[in-house]
Amino acid sequence: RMNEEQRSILLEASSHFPPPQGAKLSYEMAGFRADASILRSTVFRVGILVALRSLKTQSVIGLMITASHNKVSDNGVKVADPSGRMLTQEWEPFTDAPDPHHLLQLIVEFVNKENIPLEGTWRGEVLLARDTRPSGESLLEAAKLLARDTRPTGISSIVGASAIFMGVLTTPQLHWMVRAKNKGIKTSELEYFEQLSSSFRCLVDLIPQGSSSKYVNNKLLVDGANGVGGEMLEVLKKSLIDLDIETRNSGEEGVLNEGVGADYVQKEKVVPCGFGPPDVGTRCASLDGDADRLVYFRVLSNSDGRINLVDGDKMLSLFALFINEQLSILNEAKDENVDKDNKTRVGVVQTAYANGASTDFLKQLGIEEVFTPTGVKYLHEKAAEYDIGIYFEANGHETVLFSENFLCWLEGRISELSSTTKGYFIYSFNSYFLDWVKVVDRTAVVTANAETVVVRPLGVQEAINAETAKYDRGRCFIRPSGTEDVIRVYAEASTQEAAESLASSVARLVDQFLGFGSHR
Ligand code: G16
Repeated sequence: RMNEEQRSILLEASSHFPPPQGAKLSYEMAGFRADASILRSTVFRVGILVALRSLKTQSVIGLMITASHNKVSDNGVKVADPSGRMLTQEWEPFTDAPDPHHLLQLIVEFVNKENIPLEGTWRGEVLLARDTRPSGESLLEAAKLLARDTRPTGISSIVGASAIFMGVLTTPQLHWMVRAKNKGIKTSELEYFEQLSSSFRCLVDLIPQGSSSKYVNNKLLVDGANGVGGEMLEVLKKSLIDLDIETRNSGEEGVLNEGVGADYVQKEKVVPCGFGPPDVGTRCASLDGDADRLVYFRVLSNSDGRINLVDGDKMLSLFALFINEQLSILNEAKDENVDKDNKTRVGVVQTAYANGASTDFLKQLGIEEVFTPTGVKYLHEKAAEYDIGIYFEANGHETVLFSENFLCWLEGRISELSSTTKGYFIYSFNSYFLDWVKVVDRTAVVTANAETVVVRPLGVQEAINAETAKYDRGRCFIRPSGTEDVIRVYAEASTQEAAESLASSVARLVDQFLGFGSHR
């Protein structure tokens, strides 16, 4: 229970962080995100939340200050849960509380309801990091008010959690550190790089002698989005001796995410700044602002900067194919006596906004497939239900999860895995186009069935259906963005021109219903 002294300290501390007038900030698919100038109170409150979360779970938790692919003047928070996952959804509410008393009331109720041990020996620990945004530093201060060792007031006096700033990092680095710390492994940047480079070495060692030049093109150009990813890659590449990495847009010049980065490349399907005709024929990749997205591309010759994009859907298909093949090899080698009850459950998690051809391809492989709404937190949760859970968003958030049970089972069988390397083809994909419409209120659009059907405003879904029916192999969905004040439009059709035309007709429709009437 919270005592009187703790209550009054909390009231005092939160009175320094009034929520912004007239702006309602809510926890969206990727955390909180808005113009950096209105975020201090939210970050402070999330600081309290993660400290409580650390107490509740008796483990270390992470808080990342980033707005990922958004423009440089925005910022936000992402929470790394102890399991390495995002903040679980039931922990989302009370950052919206309008005043200190309201906030206190919610926290007291929450602490009681969740039975959070305020007096135990574990005082809580939060690892903090930020991306390269200039506003990150002051937001970090707002979060650190929870730290025992920074100021005598603030939430520290209630929970006594310690906050450790890990540095300017990528989001995946912070997730890795939280997980490592909870497992008792060292958590410095050095260990992170060492683990990545030695894992990469293991993969390269699987390639049979003499075939590497045939299958592995070791030159790679990487667009660092003018953010932290480019900076980190500069360090990492020194130990990736099998790859010849050239980093561009690593932040010395140029603005974060402006004409660069994975989001830009995937949505615009053109080269990022700093790439052009001399790069035709070379493998290129692009990271986003906090380096948790990755897409590949090739620059097309004589094309005004257009590219051949390898997005999450294409990568997913390659991963699924590879994993499926390795499992068949293991199954053939199964010892019936030992393994008869052991059936590995493989699941692929996508959003409805994935390319329809990738979905068909996975069906042909016979892999179980499920759909969730957009947002890593939804996909991750679903993927964790499988022995091998493969989840990719088309925009380049991608992870393959292996259950502990499966890893134990696999341990004795590693030598049976294939050591032959294949030149995988990229399956022929449908043409798609992404568009967006600025709207007065994005929450006016309500969807159902994993964002495939618009429930509100009435009439919109019927209008989309009528438009889509005009196109051969047409598919089209809309959803409110989780990170910007726009409605996203996804359209697919048999040709690129048709996909673009369907997307813009539907975008005009959305504009008529909800927008400013300015969509072309
Ligand atoms: C965040 C989420 C992603 C999601 C993306 C969509 O990405 O973490 O899971 O795909 O938002 O953004 P929007 O709704 O604006 O299209 P990030 O990289 O911005 O953190």
